[in-house]
Amino acid sequence: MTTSDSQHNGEHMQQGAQNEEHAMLGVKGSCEMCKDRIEKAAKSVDGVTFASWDLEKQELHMNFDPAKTNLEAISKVIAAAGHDTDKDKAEQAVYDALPSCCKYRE
Ligand SMILES: [Cu+2]
Repeated sequence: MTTSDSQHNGEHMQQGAQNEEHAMLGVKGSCEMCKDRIEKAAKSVDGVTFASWDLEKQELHMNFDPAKTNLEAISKVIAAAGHDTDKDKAEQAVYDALPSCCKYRE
């Protein structure tokens, strides 16, 4: 009698994502370790539900709840992890501490 209930649940989850915002931010990096670091930093921000960095395009795509955070706040967290963004520059000391494979500045 209740075999169709699981299908209905899927529709409800999609509706829940409607108040999320999709955003793109230019982020500098040079390898897969950077990808890990950048995505972890973005996801550590409360309200961010999705983050994916593209190495070739140097772009971070993300979904977040605009009631909890915003692009400016996320950008600052990524810069604090050592990666320059369109909005913020990483501090030299933080950049210097990155592994050599991650150096993206000339
Ligand atoms: Cu790297």
